[in-house]
Amino acid sequence: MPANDFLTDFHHVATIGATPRNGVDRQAATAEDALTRDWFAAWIHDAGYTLHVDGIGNMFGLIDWTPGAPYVLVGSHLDSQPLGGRFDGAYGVLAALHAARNVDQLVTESGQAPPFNLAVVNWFNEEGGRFPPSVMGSSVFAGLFDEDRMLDTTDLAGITARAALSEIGYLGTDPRPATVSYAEIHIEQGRILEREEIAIGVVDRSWYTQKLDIEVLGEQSHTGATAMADRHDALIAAAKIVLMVNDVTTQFEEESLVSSVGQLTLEPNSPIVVPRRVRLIADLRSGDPQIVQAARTTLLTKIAALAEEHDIQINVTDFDIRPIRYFPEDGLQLAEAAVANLGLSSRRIRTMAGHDSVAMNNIVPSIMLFIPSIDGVSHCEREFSTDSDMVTGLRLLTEVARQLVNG
Ligand code: HGY
Ligand code: MN
Ligand code: MN
Ligand code: MN
Repeated sequence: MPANDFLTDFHHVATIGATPRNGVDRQAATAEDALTRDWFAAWIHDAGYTLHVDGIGNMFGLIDWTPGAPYVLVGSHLDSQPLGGRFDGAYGVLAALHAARNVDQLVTESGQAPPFNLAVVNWFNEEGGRFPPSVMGSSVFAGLFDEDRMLDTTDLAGITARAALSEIGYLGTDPRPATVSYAEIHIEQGRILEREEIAIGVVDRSWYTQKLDIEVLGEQSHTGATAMADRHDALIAAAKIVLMVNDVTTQFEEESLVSSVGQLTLEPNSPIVVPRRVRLIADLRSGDPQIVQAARTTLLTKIAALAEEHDIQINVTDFDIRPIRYFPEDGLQLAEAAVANLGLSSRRIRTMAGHDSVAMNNIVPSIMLFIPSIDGVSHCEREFSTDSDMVTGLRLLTEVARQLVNG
């Protein structure tokens, strides 16, 4: 199984939407995302497989060995964060394409059609940077999110996901493949595997995630002519909230709660106007939902006091709440046995990032695998994993997919 054309493909896709410092910017349904979608479609066609695009832009490359049989899905996402890394998601899609083709060759050589067919998937908008919430396409597929509501989500320019997908020609109408199981390989995006010098992470659970959508309403006024005592500056209060979101983590055992404000928008955003409105999104995550709830209570109490102090209105809305999901034991053992057969080391690991596999695990037994991230950095241009770790992961995904299609 020539792995080098996998690496050739991977490093080619990394040039699509490439940014100056070795990252990529391919946000969902942008022109750059469209270019990777076109590349994915051409690869599927060239391999002689069938392309389906569903109503939320999820793309499926179908390999039909047994007419009418349901599919094992393998895949990930090609969309990225703004100024993101070239491995997050894309590695999993490229590995899935080549693992599927490897399995197809094994099936052809065996002359024996397996009980299940195989499909490679590129999920729409896993990153949620342009159209929150994240993990969108797979969550619609898994019935967790309503398709119409997700298509109506808008970016900061007010463009809907529906219009953006239609614009790039990927608002599909094809049926979704009946699915029996799902497997995904991904970079760890943390530093555990690297630190412990372990080749593969076998994901056994996710962690609780909750976001707070916070709107601060002050009053617009002239930054020169308005007396300080008369100002209702929304950004001053918002700045204090950003610090509160960080400081609340110190209320708990170290690293038991992580939080940041990743997005902040300002109106009217003019250098000589006291800001009228600030909207910020706080991302809270923990292995213990109680900790997130306690942090939320602390924040709401402090924010209420802040509104009083500054005589402004602050609205807080809960959104994008993701419970902890546990991956099935037999999938964990299948993956661990496959790792051992390859003579590799592995450990069970919690995923701190959201993934399509966490959504899919709601409807079918799913397997999620990690390869090491160098320095543990991700969602930034410095993100890096080695060619050899990527090829190791491809060999493992091939074996896992081969076992899954054989039931
Ligand atoms: O939601 C997440 O954590 C993922 O990175 N999109
Ligand atoms: Mn990802
Ligand atoms: Mn990501
Ligand atoms: Mn003026």
